[in-house]
Amino acid sequence: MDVRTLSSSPFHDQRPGTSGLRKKVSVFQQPRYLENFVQAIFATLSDYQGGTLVLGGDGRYYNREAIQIILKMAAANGVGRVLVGQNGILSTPAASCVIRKHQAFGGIILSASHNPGGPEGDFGVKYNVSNGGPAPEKVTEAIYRRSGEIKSYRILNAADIPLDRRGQHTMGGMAVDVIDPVADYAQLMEALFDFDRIHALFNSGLFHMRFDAMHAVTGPYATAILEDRLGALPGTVMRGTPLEDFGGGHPDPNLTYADELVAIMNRPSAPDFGAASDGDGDRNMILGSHFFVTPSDSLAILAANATLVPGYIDGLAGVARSMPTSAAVDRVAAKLGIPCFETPTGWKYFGNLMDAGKVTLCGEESFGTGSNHVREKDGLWAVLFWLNILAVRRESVEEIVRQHWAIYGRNFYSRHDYEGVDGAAAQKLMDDLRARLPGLTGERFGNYSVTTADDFSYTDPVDHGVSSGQGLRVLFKDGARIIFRLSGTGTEGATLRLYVERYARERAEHQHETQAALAELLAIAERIAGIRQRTGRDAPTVIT
Ligand code: G16
Repeated sequence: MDVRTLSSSPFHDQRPGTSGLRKKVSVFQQPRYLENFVQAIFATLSDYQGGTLVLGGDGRYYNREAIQIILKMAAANGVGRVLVGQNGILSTPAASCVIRKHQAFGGIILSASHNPGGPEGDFGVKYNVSNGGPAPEKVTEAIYRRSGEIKSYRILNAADIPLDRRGQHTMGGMAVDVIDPVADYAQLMEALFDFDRIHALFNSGLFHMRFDAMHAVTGPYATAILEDRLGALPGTVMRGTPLEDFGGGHPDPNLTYADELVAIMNRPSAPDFGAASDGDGDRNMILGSHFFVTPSDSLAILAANATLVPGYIDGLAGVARSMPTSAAVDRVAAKLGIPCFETPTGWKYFGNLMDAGKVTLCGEESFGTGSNHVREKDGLWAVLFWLNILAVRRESVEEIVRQHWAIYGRNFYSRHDYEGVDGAAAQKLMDDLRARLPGLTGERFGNYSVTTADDFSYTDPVDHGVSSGQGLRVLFKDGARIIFRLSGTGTEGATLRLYVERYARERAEHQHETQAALAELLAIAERIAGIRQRTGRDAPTVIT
């Protein structure tokens, strides 16, 4: 084995954010940049020698090159076997599934999720641990510390592995299996959902759907499962071929970036059901004919209907949501008599709760929903969950949502993003607001009085780790909230996120348009934080 130890020196910007290390492609292409971070991962791990590692990504630009580098570094660092997706493809939930099924010690997932790709776009590296979930904060912080001390990295001098065909290879002393990226995942989905019933729904000829894969990783999964296994019409999956630059699009399944699907769903003869997924397949957007389901409502509706689905027929142990996610699911949990946990933003916080058996379903406002079947959020899983509910209830998406509101009340909810704002200005806005928070309690703004104003801090109920500084909350009487947070996934300047929520019990109110229903709270947010003046922006970049 021709293992080389090459000298290096640290880059000091390798602290993983909300979900792994995300940077511009050009940053990752600098000599030693990727190598340093990967070596820092291996340096942080113990007892992995001879074990199995899962490797794959969302197929974005630089995916293939990065995979070859990581394979050679894995061989040089003593990994026994790598399972790598054919063509370097593995969706994030599929990677989680493969890690769990094959008892890998971990996985390296190459993705910048919903961020644009291509030579000018973003790239990312994330390490997942043996439960299949993102490494917890103590691990990512340890990786960051190692990256700051690095003096060399180890790499095997070897030929590239051909990734375009399935098969077994060796690289130095390490086995490399190029696997079907879809098979294990599809098998898991079949075990959770009533495929016969969904097949019958598609076969009825009365139900049509469109799935927008946004030229990202979910295309092959959605085509194999929806069209080939479940009998959806050919062409149901649109933009189904993964492209290195996502066809120039922004692979974020929301009303702004999935506009082609949104237009189809708003046509006079719209399909009954529409869905989209993101760059790495862990996010989902759910649409009915002329109807948008907020991610927060979607989570609540899945929880309320879980026992209609074979995989959840025995009920839920508990549910969890990130702090900025609306409290719609809390109301379902209260009715079911199960616990509901409120965690910081980031899927990594759900892992402990699921491993401890405290939570079955969880979700976030950022178009992420999942369950304990893997340890990542899962876009196609959410779509299949909805399909299973639709196949059993045989009602429209809108009817299901409106009935849900009639039972539980409606949580009006919206997120306003100010993307790419000046980092220092955004930080100052947050710092000044944090300083003002203690004085806000008890203050009255029009119809709203503040009950609590704080900087959210979370104590993990399982390992008792504390994560502080997780978002500024202004809570009002009757469940209304305004939350300010800086995104941990952007790569340019800062992204300020403003989350606004209000609860409406009365059915007559449920008809209102979301932004109109939240107008007074949005004005209060502006008054408290001075967003326009401080960011120099008149309006948000994206509203979801
Ligand atoms: C990641 C995390 C999510 C988080 C989202 C947005 O999603 O896994 O938990 O909600 O980022 O985070 P932020 O508000 O910090 O930008 P993904 O799909 O990008 O991996």
